[in-house]
Amino acid sequence: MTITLDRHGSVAVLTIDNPPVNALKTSVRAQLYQLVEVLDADPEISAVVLRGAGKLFVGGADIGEFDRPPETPTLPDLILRVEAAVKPWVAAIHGHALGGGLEMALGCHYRVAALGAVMGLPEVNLGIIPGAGGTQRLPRLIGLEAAIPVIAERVMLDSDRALQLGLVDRIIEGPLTEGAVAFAARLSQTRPPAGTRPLSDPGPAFWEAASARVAKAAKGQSAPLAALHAVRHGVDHGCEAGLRQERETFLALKTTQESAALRYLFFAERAAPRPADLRDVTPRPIALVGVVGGGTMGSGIAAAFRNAGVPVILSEREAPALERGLATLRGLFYAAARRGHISEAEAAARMAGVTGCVGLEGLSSCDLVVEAVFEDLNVKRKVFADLGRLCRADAVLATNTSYIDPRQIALNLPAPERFIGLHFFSPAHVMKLLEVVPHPATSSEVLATAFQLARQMGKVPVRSDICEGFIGNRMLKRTRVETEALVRAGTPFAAIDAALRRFGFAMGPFEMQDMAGLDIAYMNREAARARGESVPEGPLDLLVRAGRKGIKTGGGWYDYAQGDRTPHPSEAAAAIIAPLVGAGAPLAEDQIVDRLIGALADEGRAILAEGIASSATDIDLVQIHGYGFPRTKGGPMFLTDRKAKA
Ligand code: 3H9
Repeated sequence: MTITLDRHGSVAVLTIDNPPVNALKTSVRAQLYQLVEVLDADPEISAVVLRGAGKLFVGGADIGEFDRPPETPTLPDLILRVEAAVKPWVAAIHGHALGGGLEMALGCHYRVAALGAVMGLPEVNLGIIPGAGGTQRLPRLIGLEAAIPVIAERVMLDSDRALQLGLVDRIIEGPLTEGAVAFAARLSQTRPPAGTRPLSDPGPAFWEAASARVAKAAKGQSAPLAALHAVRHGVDHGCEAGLRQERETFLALKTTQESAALRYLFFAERAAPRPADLRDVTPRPIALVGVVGGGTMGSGIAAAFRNAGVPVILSEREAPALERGLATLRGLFYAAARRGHISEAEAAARMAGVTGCVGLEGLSSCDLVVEAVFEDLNVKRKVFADLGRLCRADAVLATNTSYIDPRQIALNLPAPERFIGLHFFSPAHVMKLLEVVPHPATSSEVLATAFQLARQMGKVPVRSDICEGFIGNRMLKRTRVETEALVRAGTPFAAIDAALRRFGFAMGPFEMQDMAGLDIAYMNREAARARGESVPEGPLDLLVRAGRKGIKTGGGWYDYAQGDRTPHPSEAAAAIIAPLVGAGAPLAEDQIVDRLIGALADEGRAILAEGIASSATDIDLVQIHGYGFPRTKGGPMFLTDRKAKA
């Protein structure tokens, strides 16, 4: 049984025990439904307390059931039944009450909460709207102004705010169950009327402002505006009609590709930090991290560790470079404080956890050292030769290289079982992707340590075997080849950018190149040519040779006004690349997208076949968290797989 019933005098305590998050799966709903009947008929019972076992009340409906048609009793039916119960029901909330969990609590006649409990309706993150009354009952309890951000803008309420708004009736400071039972025992035996207070329409200006705000926070997703629409429908037509409309919208959105993609990512992101083959491996404790190199990458990596509470030593070759690195780091923490993400005191505390050292000797006591120096094999080899000598034998040594073969870097490192690639993405304190690249000798303990650290830093770790560019940059290279081929064949580069932006990327590949600087790609192409690889002259080479290296030189593929990142069509660029632009018919927008996503998926399949990635899902996570692939599309592998099955 996933529900237990205990009697505390005349109060029945129902505990939902369905780990890990007490999701309201069919059998839980069925048992609860039956228990409402049983308790209503029990003359010994005066009130009911509903609680969750473990660390939370209820995390929501069971998302794993969403691929099937709804099974009875549905959650809306169960909540209506609780609402209509003869005895008063009290939800006792601790940890989280989310989605269907909060909706269940809203169906109860009273709510009490432990200090620090968090309540929210995060359904829109899954491409759906609350489907069990949340869009109707919450506004009727706490008002439209406070409810809309929770329903449509992902805002969570803590226990204090919930009390202030009237969402909970009391905060229980001591043990929750005892407090809830005492609260329930004092209730009059007749339940209060169901919470269906009428809402008055605040007028068109209110709705216009709310729509604008919700659309802005929606990040290209359709559910948030649908959620707002459901709220408004209930205001215009009453609660009952609102509940009907909400349910219809929920059921319709559940079957969209957008929701399927977002649910797929929900499970993929939770599974990624805990690979099955490492479940029984104990990671090494990491209490002090060294970062070698105080450039943009090194400082970002140092910030990522500090943000996760780990003390850091930053190492540079010379004092002025160290000062610059420390200043960059300080800048990152105080910028976070200025934006209101952390307090000034927290920024100071994060900086206080950073020490600097010139040379590598100061890193000898570190449990982990991450190298983030210039991408040059000899420089990196020397760093690891020195670290191998200076660091403890059990210290983990990691390289942040993006292209160099880690086997080459660790060639002369004694005990390479402690060596691993940790490929962060810039800015490293912001980007969620972490490619974890084991060396053939890396021990499973060191690998488990990398995944543990990723969890601690809130990263999405993906294991990549060794190949040029690992998973992400290898796929990026493939899109570069493909986009260049399209331009050569006559499709304007601006049309490619526009097509991918409309598909959902924040910017197109050519705008991205202008932002990153064309010279890096140019240098890579030149290096490949020097190695004897055949890299035909492309439009990018012509632009760089003409001095057009991107935004930093005032122009690349596009022109830019000083201090402004808005791309403008460039006659100069058009003239420079003209000799290499073909006269073929340009592709239409959907053809461009099909071609480029197809190429990504094709490269992904090759990466899988070679065993570089462990799963197609890992490839999608790389694209979503490292390369701006739109979440609503799930990733190139998900998308092409769905298309093939359609
Ligand atoms: C909904 O409620 C719809 C209703 O409006 C209408 C219905 C008619 N279902 O995150 P964690 C799994 S939609 C199934 O690492 P934490 C998760 O996959 C739902 N499984 O834990 C993972 O599995 P595994 C609205 C779920 O302690 C494990 O639980 N609710 C669900 O860091 C642990 O997850 C939400 O969107 C679920 N609802 O955080 C809330 N939730 O171990 C989504 C989690 O096999 N959940 N799992 O990898 C969360 O935000 C967090 O899980 C929570 C716990 C804060 C609850």
